[in-house]
Amino acid sequence: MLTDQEKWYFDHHGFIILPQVILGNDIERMLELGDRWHGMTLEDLPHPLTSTADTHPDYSPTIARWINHIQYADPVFQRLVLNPEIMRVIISLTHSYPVLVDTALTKNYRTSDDIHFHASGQEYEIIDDKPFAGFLNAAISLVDVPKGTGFVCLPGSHKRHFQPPVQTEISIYDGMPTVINLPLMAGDCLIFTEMLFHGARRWTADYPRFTIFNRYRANLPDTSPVATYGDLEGSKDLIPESVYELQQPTTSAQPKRIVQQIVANALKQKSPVTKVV
Ligand SMILES: O=C(O)CCC(=O)C(=O)O
Repeated sequence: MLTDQEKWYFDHHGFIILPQVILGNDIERMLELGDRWHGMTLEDLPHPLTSTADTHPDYSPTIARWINHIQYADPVFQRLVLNPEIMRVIISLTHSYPVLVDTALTKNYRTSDDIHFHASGQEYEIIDDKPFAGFLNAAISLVDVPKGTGFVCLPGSHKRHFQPPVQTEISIYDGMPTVINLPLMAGDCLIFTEMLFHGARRWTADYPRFTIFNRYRANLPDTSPVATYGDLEGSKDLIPESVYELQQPTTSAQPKRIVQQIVANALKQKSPVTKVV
């Protein structure tokens, strides 16, 4: 499912960019809903949407706020979590056992807080000659992200053979080659392992930044069950069976039906092209 070039690139950098994974009409709808929800208080959000930003331990009035569980509110976000080009990479990096654990639509203003370097998860390795990532983030930008603002990372830091001295000595504003910043076009998707040290610089454009972060964990057979975040069982009827299945822990030695279906479809398509930064 990943080309040799993509495997090399992801292993080397800890991220990969998939250009133009969503179309203009879908982006417009996502922006319209995102803007509406970001204008609401936590109590006014349509059930089961929430904002764990509002109750986060690091909460500040200028936190880059996010809205969770957006796939329960509109088919456009259901299409996104099943997007074949994104899922091709997620399925490959989770060795066919992904669980969608979280969705979040973030809005950044020029007044939003910086996001300093952080990383999580402990699983990045090569298994059977293929990169395996236990915790992945698919960040889809809904607006153009100019150079110098937005996502930054320490490329290669996901390998973690040594701890980087990030807290005190490396700033998100440091430059190349240690820190790299990734400009994106609206509709591009950046997939990174959460083991990669990453953060975000202050937003500088005169329009807000909207980004969707869809997070997936790997749940290989015979490992502890991985569950989606939040108590969402009661809202099951709001999402298609395929999305529901993607959110469930692994219960059999066979990949989920939705995974098998995406793989079968992908194998019929031509190899896609990823952007090399
Ligand atoms: O805004 C960004 O691009 C970074 C977001 C981030 O650090 C995260 O989702 O963990």
